[in-house]
Amino acid sequence: MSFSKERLLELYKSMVTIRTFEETAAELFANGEIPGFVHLYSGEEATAVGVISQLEPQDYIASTHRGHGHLVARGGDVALMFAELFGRQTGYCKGKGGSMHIADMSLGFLGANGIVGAGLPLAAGAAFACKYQNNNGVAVCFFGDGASNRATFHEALNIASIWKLPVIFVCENNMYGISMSQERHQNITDVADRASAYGIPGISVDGNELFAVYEAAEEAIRRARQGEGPTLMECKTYRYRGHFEGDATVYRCEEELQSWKLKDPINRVKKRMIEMGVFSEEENQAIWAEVKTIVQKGVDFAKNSPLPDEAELVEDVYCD
Ligand SMILES: Cc1ncc(C[n+]2csc(CCOP(=O)(O)OP(=O)(O)O)c2C)c(N)n1
Ligand SMILES: [Mg+2]
Repeated sequence: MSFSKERLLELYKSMVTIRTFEETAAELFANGEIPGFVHLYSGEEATAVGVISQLEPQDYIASTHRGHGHLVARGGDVALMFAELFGRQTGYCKGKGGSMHIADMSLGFLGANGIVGAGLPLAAGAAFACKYQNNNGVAVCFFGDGASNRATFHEALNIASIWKLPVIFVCENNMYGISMSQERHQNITDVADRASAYGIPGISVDGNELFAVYEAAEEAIRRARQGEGPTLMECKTYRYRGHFEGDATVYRCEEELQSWKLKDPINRVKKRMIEMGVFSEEENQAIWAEVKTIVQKGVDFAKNSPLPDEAELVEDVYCD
């Protein structure tokens, strides 16, 4: 791994944009301005950026119900994302999908998904398409520790393994499936151990350390592109907010949250960047301010956009 200053800045900015997007969405939701369910990604930024920043235009991403960070890392348009959260006509799904249905096919972003574990077979299918078309593409699938208990996880890993599909399975192990802690929902500590059942590599990394995620993803993507098959990559991380906005989080204690905040992925990478001379503390403030302006513009765009027309209700629902 060697990075130019521009590249490091790009990675950092991407993480800062995710955090700013999510914390802004939290405020708007609390003000009653966003309808429906919203699951936020704050605290998990290094995982999305460490993997997605290495993808090529022909690659695919299958996301989750906690998917904003994945699309921001892929270069999604924050204004269109906010418009979708606000249910506006200008949104990614013309305001008819909301947070859990945002997709952007122009970026190979196959969509957020309200069905836990549904992305795994979709990613296997997209990887099959890449292999069939011989276009050197790969598919990345994000999913949670909870999703690793679903049948779709096992089926997708099995088929991807026997067909040597170019797919990277990225488990975002944030230690909970809703209110259920990992130790209560599975009898293993490392989800990566499950890879051995399918004869593929399994690697567990600190998901709050950008460069650890980056390095593991680099190897997994290399393997996939060179026809060596899938990898199961587990990133240990933590979500700062509740499972969804409005969750009182009575199942976890403040000490646990604070202990993870000491391992904050953005602070850690910021410290490294300052040490490496990429930017100064002052320049860091300027990055946050610049990102805040972009995000605020996105919110303004969304708020000034019209609601969908009633006549559009069943448009784009079925294929012709
Ligand atoms: C098939 C299915 N079962 C149950 C649910 C309800 N549900 C929504 S999120 C969630 C937990 C997911 O946990 P995890 O996979 O660890 O992802 P995280 O929310 O921690 O990112 C559950 C059970 C669902 N949406 N889909
Ligand atoms: Mg989880």
